[in-house]
Amino acid sequence: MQCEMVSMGRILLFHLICLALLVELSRSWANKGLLNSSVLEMFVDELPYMPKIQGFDVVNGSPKAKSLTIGMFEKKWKFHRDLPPTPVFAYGTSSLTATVPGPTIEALHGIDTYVTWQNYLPSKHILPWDPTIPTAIPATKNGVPTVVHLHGGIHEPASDGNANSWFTAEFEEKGPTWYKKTYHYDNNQHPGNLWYHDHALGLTRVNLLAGLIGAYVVRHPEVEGPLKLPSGDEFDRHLFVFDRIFYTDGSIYMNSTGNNPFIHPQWRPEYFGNVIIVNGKAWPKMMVRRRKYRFRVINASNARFFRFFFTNGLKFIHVGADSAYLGEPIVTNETLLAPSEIADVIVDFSTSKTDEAILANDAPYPYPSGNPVNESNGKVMKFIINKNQEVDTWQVPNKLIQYPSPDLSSVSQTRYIAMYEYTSKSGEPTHLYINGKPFDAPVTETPKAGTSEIWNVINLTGDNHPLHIHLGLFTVLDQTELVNEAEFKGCMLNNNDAIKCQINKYAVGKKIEVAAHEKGWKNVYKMMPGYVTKILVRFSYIHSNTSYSFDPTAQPGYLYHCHMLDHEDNEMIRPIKLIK
Ligand SMILES: *[C@@H]1O[C@H](CO)[C@@H](O)[C@H](O)[C@H]1NC(C)=O
Ligand SMILES: *[C@@H]1O[C@H](CO)[C@@H](O)[C@H](O)[C@H]1NC(C)=O
Ligand SMILES: *[C@@H]1O[C@H](CO)[C@@H](O)[C@H](O)[C@H]1NC(C)=O
Ligand SMILES: *[C@@H]1O[C@H](CO)[C@@H](O)[C@H](O)[C@H]1NC(C)=O
Ligand SMILES: *[C@@H]1O[C@H](CO)[C@@H](O)[C@H](O)[C@H]1NC(C)=O
Ligand SMILES: *[C@@H]1O[C@H](CO)[C@@H](O)[C@H](O)[C@H]1NC(C)=O
Ligand SMILES: CC(=O)N[C@H]1CO[C@H](CO)[C@@H](O)[C@@H]1O
Ligand SMILES: [Cu+2]
Repeated sequence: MQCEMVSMGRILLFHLICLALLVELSRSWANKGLLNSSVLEMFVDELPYMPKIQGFDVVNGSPKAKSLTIGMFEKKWKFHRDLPPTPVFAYGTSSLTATVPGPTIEALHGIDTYVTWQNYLPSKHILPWDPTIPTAIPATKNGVPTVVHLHGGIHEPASDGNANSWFTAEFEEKGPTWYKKTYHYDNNQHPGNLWYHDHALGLTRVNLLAGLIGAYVVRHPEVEGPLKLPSGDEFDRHLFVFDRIFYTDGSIYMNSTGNNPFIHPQWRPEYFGNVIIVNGKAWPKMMVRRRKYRFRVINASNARFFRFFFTNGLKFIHVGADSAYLGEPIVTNETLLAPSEIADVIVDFSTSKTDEAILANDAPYPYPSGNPVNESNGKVMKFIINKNQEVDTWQVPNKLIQYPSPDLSSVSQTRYIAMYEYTSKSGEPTHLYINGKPFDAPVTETPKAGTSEIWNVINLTGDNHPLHIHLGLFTVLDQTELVNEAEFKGCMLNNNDAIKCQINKYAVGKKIEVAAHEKGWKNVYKMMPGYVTKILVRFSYIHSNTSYSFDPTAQPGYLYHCHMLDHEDNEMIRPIKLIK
């Protein structure tokens, strides 16, 4: 579905053309029909290994910088044994080897990885996008704009994948803050889990839905090796989890009628699928031995939260959250993951009382007050456990990696960050803003490099928004409920000023303890509706006191946003510009 873009003066005409097209398309789609996910037999495909790409060279035994070229291709991908091949957008070194998710890039701490991200996408998108939200639109109307963000990465602004640094095939057209073809990831950060994904203005939700995601790991053998955690290809696995809906012909479905079609013909506030996909296969299975395994679980859904648990009572031993190790392992029986959050867990199958374990999900959607899950979206994958006991050489030590606790004395600034959702007369969401400001309003968050800041994030909407900050990691200090929230919200809607609206008078309700496994340094955290979440954001490395190895104050700066992609695309996103 492509709606022709016309000048603002003709916006009404544009809407009419679009609606006519939509009616036409919905007719053809009705014929095509949606797939009832119950027809797909669960646990028939093996959990795929994504290709691995080493982000460094080894010359005479020592690691050296490496330059990679990774393309984005349109190709077909089979999401299930019984589904026809589906058009997707995939990352890879060639069209033939491109996968969904893309290859896992393995970088080494302190060794530079250079990546030239090449756009080989066709002129038209495979999914409906909406030109009435702020969107990257090439002047020639040709080509799908893309730009890659390395989530959790600590690197220069020009390589950060700013939403306005997009480019089309062969770099033919470029966004206003495009700086360079080859991105530089210096990997001087702490070891841990990152992922790369598209971040083009207004297209993030559709570009990710089409398949533009992949994992990236920063390894630091001297620091991680002594932990003796499960490692190597067999025992250290990524689980990239997301949900999709399909047509009966196997293609990916996205409702192309907006919830407010006269305002936004296509945009909808949340995408939910009824098929749960892990590493590119619907409800896969994995054979495991009676040993410990490490799983780096990345939630790459647009909007679905997952609360994972094992049907046979197996536990999660958390060793990291998002990109950073925890100080000590934390054992839980379930784990709630918001979009784009990463759980880094050890599962010890030697303790299993059964020979099978289903990884399940019981998070309502939208989270926390939406629909309950059912038989299809309540299951994720199956582990088939070898009957034979064996000696396990992997360990989970009592202490992992200690990073300094948040240092309140280094706080240079306290900010109030309010999340707003706006609705049409019929009560349907039209757009979301942070601090009442659109994305292109002048930057207001200008932290000083090397300092920390306190952000009080005030969620004035009914949804749980996973907040993601580029560059800075943060720890959650406190979550306090707002009392008389309607009164406070009324004041905020008029004044947009938390101090003037006497936030301290309202932020006095009940407190929610942060789960032990989420008390470390995070890249994303769930902002509870009706709560003020107080976070300390660190604009420096967490593993050392040296200053950043690049100029963090350079153009085009960084971003922070809600990681529900449908929200991020409709303006729940703001710039950050560091100052010296
Ligand atoms: C899908 O099929 C199952 C089993 O036949 C049925 O119970 C369910 O209601 C169907 N779902 C939809 C949305 O039609
Ligand atoms: C698509 O969205 C429209 C508008 O909200 C709704 O009427 C329709 O039922 C949706 N289609 C499907 C298949 O859910
Ligand atoms: C996990 O443990 C908590 C607290 O003991 C309990 O309330 C919850 O029901 C358990 N969840 C599962 C899936 O067993
Ligand atoms: C994945 O992340 C999305 C959006 O960030 C969130 O809505 C969803 O619940 C998360 N799902 C899981 C399984 O964590
Ligand atoms: C589960 O719910 C989804 C979404 O409403 C629906 O499409 C699917 O058919 C349901 N599955 C079963 C087994 O009822
Ligand atoms: C950085 O400096 C602070 C204050 O001097 C100290 O407490 C902290 O341990 C240092 N951090 C690292 C990683 O060396
Ligand atoms: C202040 C405010 O808008 N609070 C909202 C928080 O979220 C709940 C739903 O979980 C809404 O009912 C409140 O209005
Ligand atoms: Cu959101």
